[in-house]
Amino acid sequence: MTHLPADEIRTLFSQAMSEMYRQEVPQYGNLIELVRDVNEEVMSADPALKARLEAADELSRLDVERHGAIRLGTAEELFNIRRMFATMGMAPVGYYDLSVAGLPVHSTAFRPTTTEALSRNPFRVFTSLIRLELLEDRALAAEAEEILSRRAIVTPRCLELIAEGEAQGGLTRAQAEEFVAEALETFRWHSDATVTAGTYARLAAEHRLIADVVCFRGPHINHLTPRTLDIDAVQARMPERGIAPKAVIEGPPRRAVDILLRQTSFKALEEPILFPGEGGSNGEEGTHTARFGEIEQRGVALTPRGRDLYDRCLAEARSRAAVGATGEGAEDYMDALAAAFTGFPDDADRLRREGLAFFRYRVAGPLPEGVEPVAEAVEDLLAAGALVADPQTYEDFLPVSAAGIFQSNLGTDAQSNFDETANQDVFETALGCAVTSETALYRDVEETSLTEALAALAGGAG
Ligand code: OOG
Ligand code: NI
Repeated sequence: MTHLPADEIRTLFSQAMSEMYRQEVPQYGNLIELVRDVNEEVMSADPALKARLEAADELSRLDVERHGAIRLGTAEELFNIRRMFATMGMAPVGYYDLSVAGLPVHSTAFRPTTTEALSRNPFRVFTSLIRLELLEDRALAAEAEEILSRRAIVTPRCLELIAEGEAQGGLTRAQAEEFVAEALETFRWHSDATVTAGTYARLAAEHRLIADVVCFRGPHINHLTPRTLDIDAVQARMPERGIAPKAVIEGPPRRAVDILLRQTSFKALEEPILFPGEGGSNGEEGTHTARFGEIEQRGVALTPRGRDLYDRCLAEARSRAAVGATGEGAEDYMDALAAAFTGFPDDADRLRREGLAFFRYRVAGPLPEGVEPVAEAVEDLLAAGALVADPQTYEDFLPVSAAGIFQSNLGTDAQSNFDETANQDVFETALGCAVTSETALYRDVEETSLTEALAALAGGAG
């Protein structure tokens, strides 16, 4: 039996998710159109950029979604979702502790881990697990746990296909198509809550995130995120299209050389839901806000040293200006952010030489005479045009930014900084494996690319 490559299963899945979400959330379709218009304007104003994207074969994929997000209720759910995503070539990378922002969740990102797989289809899913152990009201936590124990978020047929894929080492095309259709069911929106209005209200009073996870049949996809070539332009123009953006763009400020990840979203929509009545009586109507749209702009991945500097600059900005619940102070914050980052080198060569960012090396010319193809000669080889260092795109997420996206979509733009209570062990036990270190992935690409490029130069390449 020939198997459909996991990368192709991921593409089928991300397309199906995109279509489903556009139908479920028409506002998201409006955002996609705005992103496309802005991307086209940026490319016609900058033909060199367009040529670069075309050469890197990125033009045709510019419009495909880069990520989505879900929130899970139990260890078993996380375990099965890991198996589901593995079927699509996505592994858990990174651990994000969102208790730093007062949110009762911790998270990972399921994503492709190789350069080739990322370039075929970069789709990833930011996946959070609710932490009922952080709730002070133990009776309410027990009740939430009991409610969650009654649901099964993955269909029986999907579980069968996952198991078959695990046993056979892949799925045939027919199996993969059925798998994608079944997997989609897990992420569909259900407007009928599984609990009464009273229970919903008590859970929401504890934390709106808890109500969102506990009161529905499954982990509805809560947003999808396309890539934009100019996030500031999209943010500024959302209101023209009747879209209400969150107050500030998360992440680093606008720079000549983009670093890490900048992201912003439109506020979650208030949607009608129906609660079951007590004892089978007619249901009560209510509303729930969970679903939104987001955009992202990615830059170069930072080394631990670069990340440390990033975290310090960000903390400085946040200590100087804070955004309030209704977005007040947003401009001051963006100014403070720009000021705090003036000390962060903003040219690619300095980022590389100072060991602040990760690069990928390739051969671009012959070995110059009198230079040895060794790591110590990298600067000479670059200067002579024998080697080129391309920035590695950051493929992961940022906990402070993620918290800002969460907060805004829980109805407040207020920034908060809380004590951290990370517990990666508990998370990994639920997951059934360790998360991959994102830093190790970038470092491996850098080291391997350099070793191979030097070997090729030694062998007479270029
Ligand atoms: C996830 C929010 C975080 C991101 O891109 O950092 C996020 C959620 O609201 O479930 O999407
Ligand atoms: Ni997101």
